[in-house]
Amino acid sequence: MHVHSPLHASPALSALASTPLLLKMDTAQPSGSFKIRGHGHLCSIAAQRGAKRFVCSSGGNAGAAVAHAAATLGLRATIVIPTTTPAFMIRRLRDTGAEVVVHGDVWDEADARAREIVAGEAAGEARYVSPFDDPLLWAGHASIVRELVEDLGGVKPAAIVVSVGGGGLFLGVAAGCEEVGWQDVPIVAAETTGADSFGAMVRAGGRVVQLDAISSIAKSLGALAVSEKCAEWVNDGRDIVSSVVTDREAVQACVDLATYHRVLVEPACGAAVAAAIQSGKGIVDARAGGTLPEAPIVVVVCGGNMASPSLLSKWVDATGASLSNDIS
Ligand code: PLV
Repeated sequence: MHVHSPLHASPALSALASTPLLLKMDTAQPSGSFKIRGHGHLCSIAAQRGAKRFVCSSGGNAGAAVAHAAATLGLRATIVIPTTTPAFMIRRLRDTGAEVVVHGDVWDEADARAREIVAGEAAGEARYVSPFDDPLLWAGHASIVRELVEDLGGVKPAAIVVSVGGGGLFLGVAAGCEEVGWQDVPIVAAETTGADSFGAMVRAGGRVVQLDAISSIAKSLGALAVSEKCAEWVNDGRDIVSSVVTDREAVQACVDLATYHRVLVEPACGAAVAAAIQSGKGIVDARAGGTLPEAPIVVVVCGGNMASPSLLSKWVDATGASLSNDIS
């Protein structure tokens, strides 16, 4: 259900980062984000096992992927979203044929409702779908790394940067690296302050902790705690770096992507680009002993449906990011 997404060089963003960056453009996915890789895989397997209906809790993008997958498979989808998900997303989900339930002020509350709905259904017919916490999702998201192997023709990236909400994308990329023999490629887990559940886990010495609230504008990163599986990777001594950027930096990266690559993304996605710009060179230099690396850093431009010109302008106003650039 997903496409092999393009890998674009970015001279402009590489200049900002002072190191070569390549962008894995999952904005090109039919559901609007990388999610269709894992959610398409999970829904296909669940359908083969007899599922008739999917019930997915989501900030919006996982729901869009499940709605897309269900429509493709000719099955029902119920998407449970919190009140923070914009109204136009409800319409978009309904247009794809999904039933939408709005419940709770954060994703975690919507998730509890999704689990209740499944518990009330005949066993085996309704499949609960997490936005991030399922091995089938990670297996699906791992296709990103297989594509990179093909696209890079044998070059190993200096690092791979991914946004982290609950950690599904991170776990998929980590699994993919394992699968292709890239265990030594550092993975940078990017988040915004106020949605930094991965960072909180790392700061707590590899113990998953629960944030009190999501205060960042990057609502799609808004899981109060990451999957326990993320802690396992960190505690295994893998080369994993937590990078927490400000909302302003994430929004600035959204402006930069619009300016230089003509794509609109959510701050949840801007966070990964911002992390690559802010800390990419430092991370790579630290590993290369200060010598300039030749291998590029790959940033997964994970996409997101809740982006529009007017929202971008609102985020710029709210964070003090700048719309001006050298292309006017
Ligand atoms: N968003 C989830 C969780 O929301 C969702 O339900 O759609 N980038 C974008 C654009 C996303 O939408 C998400 C997840 C992520 C990154 C992070 O992915 P994860 O959860 O697999 O780490 C509350």
